[in-house]
Amino acid sequence: MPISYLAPDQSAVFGFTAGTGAAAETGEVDNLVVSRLVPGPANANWQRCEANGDGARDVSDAVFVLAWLFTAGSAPACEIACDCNADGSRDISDPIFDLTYQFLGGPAPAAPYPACEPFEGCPEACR
Ligand SMILES: [Ca+2]
Ligand SMILES: [Ca+2]
Repeated sequence: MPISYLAPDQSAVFGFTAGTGAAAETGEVDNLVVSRLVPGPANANWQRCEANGDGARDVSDAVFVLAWLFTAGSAPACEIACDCNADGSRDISDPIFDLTYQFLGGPAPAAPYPACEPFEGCPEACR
């Protein structure tokens, strides 16, 4: 008799059957613990506002974000780091904030900028 278990969040089904060749065997398993380990997304260090991932902070980061948002530009490798003004969303206010900071003496991106910070799901980009 097959044994199956549906995870409470319905994300997986675990099951067991027993059998050897043509002779079916059944048995019982007491105190069976099955764990399914799902690694979460990596938190890798990335510099906020470093949108194009070239390791430098310059006007090309704002241009990259504008191209991504409004044309068929490439998606950033670390989208969350494109939240240059740290308001929780990625939109036109981010490249404007970045350009204002870089060229007009506007406020700097949120601390720990210019140091790197961990961003969920981003590849490691700075040390
Ligand atoms: Ca860059
Ligand atoms: Ca933002």
